[in-house]
Amino acid sequence: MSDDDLIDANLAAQFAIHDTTGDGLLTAADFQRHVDWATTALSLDERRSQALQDAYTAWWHQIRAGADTDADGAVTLPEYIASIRSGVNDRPEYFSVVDQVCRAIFQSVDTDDDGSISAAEFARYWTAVKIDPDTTRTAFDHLDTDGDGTVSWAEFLAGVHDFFTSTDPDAPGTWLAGRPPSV
Ligand SMILES: [Ca+2]
Ligand SMILES: [Ca+2]
Ligand SMILES: [Ca+2]
Repeated sequence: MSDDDLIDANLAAQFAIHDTTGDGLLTAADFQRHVDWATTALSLDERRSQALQDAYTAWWHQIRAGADTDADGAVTLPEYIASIRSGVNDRPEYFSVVDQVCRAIFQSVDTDDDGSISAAEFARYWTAVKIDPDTTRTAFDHLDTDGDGTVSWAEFLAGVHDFFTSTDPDAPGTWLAGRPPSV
C-alpha cells in the first residue's frame, strides 16, 4: 500500500464516521447530528455544547469550501479526497480549525475535567457518536502513547494530526477509526 493509499483509507474512514446517514454524502445535517448526539448522550453543559457546535460548524464550512467543487451543498468521498490531495490541509488555517474541533471534542470527552481522557470517558463519547466499540478500545490504546492509561491533550492532538497526514500505518492516530487497512 502506498503512502497516498493509507491517507486515502484514513480519509475514507473519517468520511464514514461523519456520514451519519451512510448515503455517501457529507452535508451540514451530518455534522449537526454529531453535535446533537454528543450533547444529548453526554448531557453536555452549555459551554461544552456551544464549543462543539461552533467547532463543527467551522469544520463543515471549511470542508465544504475546499471540497464541494460542484457546489451542491454535499461533499462526496472523491470530492473530499481530491480536496485533501490538492493541499488544502497544507494551509495553517486548515489545522487551526481541526485543532478547534479537537479542543471542543477533548473538553466534551473529559467529563470529569481532570485534563485527560480515561478509557471510560473515551468509550462514552465514541459510543455517543455511534463508533463501533471494538474500534474505540483499539483507538484508545494506540492514542495512549506513554501507556499511562489516559490520553492527554498532547496525545490526542498528535493522534488526530496523524490521522489526517501520516503515511505510517504504525502511527498512533492512524488507528483512530480502527485497524489501518495495511496492518
Ligand atoms: Ca458536492
Ligand atoms: Ca478525564
Ligand atoms: Ca497517556
